This record gives sequence, C-alpha cells and structure tokens, in this order.
Amino acid sequence: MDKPIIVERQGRVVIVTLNRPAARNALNSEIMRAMAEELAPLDRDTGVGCFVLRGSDKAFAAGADIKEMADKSFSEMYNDDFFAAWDRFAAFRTPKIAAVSGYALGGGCELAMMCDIIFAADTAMFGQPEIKLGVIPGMGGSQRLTRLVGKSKAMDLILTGRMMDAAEAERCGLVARVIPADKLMEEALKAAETIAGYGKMATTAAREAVERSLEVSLREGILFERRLFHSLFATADQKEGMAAFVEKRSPQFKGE
Ligand code: CO8
Repeated sequence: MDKPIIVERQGRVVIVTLNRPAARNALNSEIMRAMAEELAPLDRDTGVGCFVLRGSDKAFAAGADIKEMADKSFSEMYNDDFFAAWDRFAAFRTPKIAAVSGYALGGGCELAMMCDIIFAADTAMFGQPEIKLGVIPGMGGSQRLTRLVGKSKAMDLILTGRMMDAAEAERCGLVARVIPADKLMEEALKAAETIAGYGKMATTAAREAVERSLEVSLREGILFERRLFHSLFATADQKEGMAAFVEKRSPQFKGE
C-alpha cells in the first residue's frame, strides 16, 4: 500500500508530500495520523528549520475524505473527536510553508491555512465548499479564513461555496506569493532554505509572535512580542548574529 505521506529531508528542510493523488489528496484519517506522528519528532529536531507541505500538480488537497465521513453519526464524530489530531500539526513550532498547486478545498484550504506561509501556483484554486455537502468548515476554516481575509470575503466563500483563483487569493491576503506552476517548488524551497538558515529559536519565536497577533489585543500582543524579544538575548544565536554583523561575516547559528 502507498504511504499516505512522503517525507524527504534536504539538509535543514523537510518536504512533506500528500500522497493520494488519485483521490485528489482527500484527507483521510491515515494522512492525519501520519502527519501528526511522523512529523512530530522532526518538529522537535533542532536540525530541522522548515517544513514545505505540498500535494500534487492537480490538487494540494480536495478536502476531508467525504467517503470516509459520509455515514458517520454525531456520536461517532463527537466521541472520536473526529479530525482533532490536525490540531497537533497546526501546533508544530517549526515554520511551515504550504506550496499549493491545483485545488485546495475544504480541509485542503484549512490545512494550507494551518501553515505559516502559503505560496500558490498560478493554477491554485481555493475554496470552502462544505456548504454544498450540508455542513460547514470543520478544521478551522470559519475562524482562520475570517482572520486572514476578513468577514465579508470569508462569508462570500463559505456561504456560496465558490472557488477563488490564486490572483484573488493573493489580493485578499490569503496567499503570500503567486508563482508560475513549474517554479513553485523551486521558490518554496528557496524560501524554506532561507528560513532554515536562521537560528531556530528566533524563527520559532517570530512565528509564535505573529500567531499570537491573531488571538489577543494589540497591547497584549506587543507585550508578548517584547518579552519574547528580551528572552532571545539569552540565546547563543543572538550573540552570534549580532557579533557576526559587527565583524562583517556570516553568522553560524546553532539553534541555541
Ligand atoms: N473526498 C473523497 N474523495 C474525493 C474528494 C474528497 N474530498 N475529492 C475528490 N475525491 C475523489 C473523487 O471521488 C474521485 O474518486 P473516483 O476516481 O474513485 O471517482 C477522485 O477523487 C477524482 O476526483 P474527480 O473525478 O472529481 O476529479 P476532478 O479533477 O474532476 O475534480 C474536484 C476535482 C473539483 C476537487 C472534485 O473532486 C471535488 O469537488 N471534490 C470535493 C471537494 C469538496 O467538497 N471538499 C470539501 C470536503 S468536506 C471538508 O473538507 C470538511 C473538512 C472538515 C472536516 C473536519 C471534521 C471535524
């Protein structure tokens, strides 16, 4: 049987490929479990500086697996806390880039939004079409999409179930960059290598600070940022980064 995900390490970057191309990478429980379990040790590894998550050319992921969910009862969904392990992926502290080609729909769009940066191929299509199935987004879409693109656009997508293309996704702030499809991985890897080349304590702190801005008031967020900033002066990487600048050389970060 094919593995649900393929995990490849390239130096300090880990490429994760969703591996159900024939099912448009529909996210079933095997993929969810593999993502949570196989990636957790890599998340904790100071030698890993960035994840890049991708699907196939046709689909990043076309949502949760409808065939797996269709016959479930409320009590099965509730008692299993169905799909809760995706929260573990979302909570990884290593920076994560989603490299999206083709469809990112429903849980696929939600998975991309669990990443820190979304790069979209010019072929990418985003949407939250759950309404067409008689349900609503269930992996954070109603919350994360609204924070990222605002209420009106989120309502438009979630209530109509329509798709938006990469250009619209970039315009509304969902996507950081739109890239020609054949250059998507090259660009994503370049950015991942840049991020992974910095000290991991600083990149972890940076993403934690930005994430916190989505949760708290401006005053609380600024205080959180300042305390994190202060705390980085206890790291060897801060000493090395600033010494390297003064000495006009490249820093050698250790993630300590
Ligand atoms: N689930 C299961 N199978 C799927 C899914 C899916 N989401 N998407 C595609 N497939 C399967 C198709 O059934 C088909 O299988 P088969 O070959 O056996 O017939 C195969 O993939 C290829 O699909 P298509 O022939 O439809 O391929 P196209 O390229 O013509 O179309 C689309 C691609 C547009 C992506 C189309 O497949 C589609 O609309 N898919 C469904 C999209 C959708 O509705 N996604 C939302 C799902 S619900 C969801 O994500 C909720 C998340 C929250 C859950 C959390 C619970 C707590």
